[in-house]
Amino acid sequence: MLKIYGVPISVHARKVIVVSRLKALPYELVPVAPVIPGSLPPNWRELSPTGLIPVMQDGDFTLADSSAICVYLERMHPQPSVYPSAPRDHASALWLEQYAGGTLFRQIVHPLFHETVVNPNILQQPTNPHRVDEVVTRAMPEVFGYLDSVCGGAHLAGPVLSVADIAVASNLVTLQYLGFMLDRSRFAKLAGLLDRTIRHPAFIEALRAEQPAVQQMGLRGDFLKPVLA
Ligand SMILES: N[C@@H](CCC(=O)N[C@@H](CS)C(=O)NCC(=O)O)C(=O)O
Repeated sequence: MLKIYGVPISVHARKVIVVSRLKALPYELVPVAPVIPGSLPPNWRELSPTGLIPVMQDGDFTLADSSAICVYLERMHPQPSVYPSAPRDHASALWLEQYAGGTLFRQIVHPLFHETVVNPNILQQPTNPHRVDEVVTRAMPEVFGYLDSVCGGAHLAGPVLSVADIAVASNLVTLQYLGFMLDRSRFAKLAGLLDRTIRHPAFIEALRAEQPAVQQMGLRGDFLKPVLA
C-alpha cells in the first residue's frame, strides 16, 4: 500500500490524497507536520531532503514532491487520468499546477498560514498584521485576478478535471480554513471552479476525512457544510 507522509490540511498533501482517491488507490497517511518538530520520524531528512511534506513511499521507492508524486501515480495508474492528453491542455495543466504550488501557495497561503496559525499557536509569536494586510491587499487581488481570468470553461485545462484544478482548489480550501474567504462576486469564475472541483467525489471524501483535524486545530470548516452535508 502507498504511504503518504504529511497532514491532510496541507495544500500539497491534499493534492496527492485527492489524486490517490480519484484513482482509487489505497494509502496509509503517516502524520508528519514539519512545523511541529516532534512529529518528524527519525529518518525524516532521508525521506524528505527539503524537509517539506508530502512524501510518498511505494515499496522501496520514495518521492518528496507533490508534483512528482502525481506524475508517478498517473504513470502507474493511468485511469482516470488527471493530466489532459492534448498538448496545449497538458502544458496548461502543468503550468497552472506550478502556479498554484509556486505563486498562489508561496505568496498567499504559506504566509497567511504562518502568520495566523504557526506564529501564534506554535511559535508563541504575535501575528504580523502588516504582513497579513500586504498579502490580502496586494498579492490576493493579483493572483486571484489571474486565476479568474484563466477560468474559461468547466475546468482549468482541458475538458475534464485535472491536477491543475485540484492544485488550485486545494490552496483555496486551506486559505478558507484560515478564515480568508474568496470574494465570490469579484472572482466569480474562480469561485465556480472551486465549487465544481471540491464537489468531485474524490475531493469530497478527502475533505470529509480531514474534518477532525480541522476541528482539532480550531480552523474554519463551516464553509464546507453544504458540500459535506
Ligand atoms: N514543492 C513541494 C512543496 C511542499 C510544501 O511546501 N509543503 C508545505 C506544506 S503544504 C510544507 O511542508 N511546509 C512546511 C514548512 O514550510 O516548514 C511539493 O509540491 O511537494
